[in-house]
Amino acid sequence: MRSDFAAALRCDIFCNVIDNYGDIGVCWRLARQLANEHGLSVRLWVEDLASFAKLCPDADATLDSQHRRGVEVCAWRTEFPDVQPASIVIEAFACKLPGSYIEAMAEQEQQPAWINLEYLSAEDWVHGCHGLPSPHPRLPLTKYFFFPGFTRQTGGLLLERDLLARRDAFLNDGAAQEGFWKSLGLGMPAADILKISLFAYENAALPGLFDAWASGTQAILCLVPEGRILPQLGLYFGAAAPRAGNEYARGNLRVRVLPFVAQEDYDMLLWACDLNFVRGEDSCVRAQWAGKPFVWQIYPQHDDVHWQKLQAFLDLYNAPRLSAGEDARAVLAQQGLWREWNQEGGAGATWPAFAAALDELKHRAQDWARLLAENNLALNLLDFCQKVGRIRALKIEGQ
Ligand code: TRH
Repeated sequence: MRSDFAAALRCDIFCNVIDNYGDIGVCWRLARQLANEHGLSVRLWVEDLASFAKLCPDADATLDSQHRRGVEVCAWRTEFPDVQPASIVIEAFACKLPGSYIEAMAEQEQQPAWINLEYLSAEDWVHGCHGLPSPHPRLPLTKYFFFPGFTRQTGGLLLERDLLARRDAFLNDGAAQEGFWKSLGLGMPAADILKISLFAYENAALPGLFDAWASGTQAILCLVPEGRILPQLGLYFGAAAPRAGNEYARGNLRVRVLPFVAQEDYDMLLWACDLNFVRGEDSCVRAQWAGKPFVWQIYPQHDDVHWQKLQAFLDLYNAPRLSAGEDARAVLAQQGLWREWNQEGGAGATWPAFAAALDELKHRAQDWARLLAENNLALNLLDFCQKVGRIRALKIEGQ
């Protein structure tokens, strides 16, 4: 339901696509949520519309402006048009706003709520930085840092209002599941087949892991969305250029290459599988909402700072288990495979212990998703904009 006031409230989100799909993935998700769940009038400025079109296949990458799922998606070109700034301005991942737009923000009667939406991290320092102001050196404007995160001292995570209900409905609906597998060109896998989705960067650990799966006693169906891992998959199976629809088998392992689907449809793959390999930021969060065990390939950064990020997440994720004095075997099994996968090492050797811990890891994943759901980023963001006093009282849906 739109409140009359919120209908008048405008939000501009700026996204500069650095690499891959994570930046645009987060912005597109947030834009849709603000528009469709909170009734804001949202413009999403994207400088790489081709990447956007991968997530939203009905988009036209040549258009200056188009309306998709309730959001106006605009091409962000070097020559920036003379537009009136919105009341909420979100600069995603410290992308640099156009100079003319910043000047126009300063000329507004009421200063817009200017938010720098940061990358996700479970590290402790985020608590001290979330919400910090950064006054503009020259203009009467203040930008605020807004950090997504896993604890109450952060901005929380993006979660659509109906996501968990849709997930549960899917998991309780055999016909819906059958329809999903059919849409992939597959029959419903037998109950004793372990279904694994694998969305990954290039990873030298792949052949070892495939070997472990192929030679194991458990039948495995591995679903690989088109992307950066495909050349290695091709090498493993001796196939020239694997494409969506291709299928390969060795021993107890069957691999199917999937098309890269619209962002809304990717969730179903995560729900339908027993284990999900994910990467970067957004797919990692979606895997957590799926409530299934997952393996995270973190986005590699300079100076190996991503290792601290990975360890911080593992510590937070496992802390309640360990402090409850539970058997640490599942935790160790999880850490073993995550580390080897991320350092492109002997992931295959860690597989048997991980596989043995799958049931316990599933319970942990379900508890974790329930815990996280209490901290909703879109709600927190709107609340924050209201608190920093730049916009009039908002009727925030869901509060
Ligand atoms: O693409 P990524 O590797 O993005 C990364 C990270 O976000 C990283 O933090 C950032 O700094 C770097 O890019 C530049 O992984 P991520 O974040 O999971 O984004 C993938 C998006 O693609 C996500 O929104 C889910 C979506 N997706 C689909 O829409 N369809 C698909 O079939 C698949 C597999 C993914």
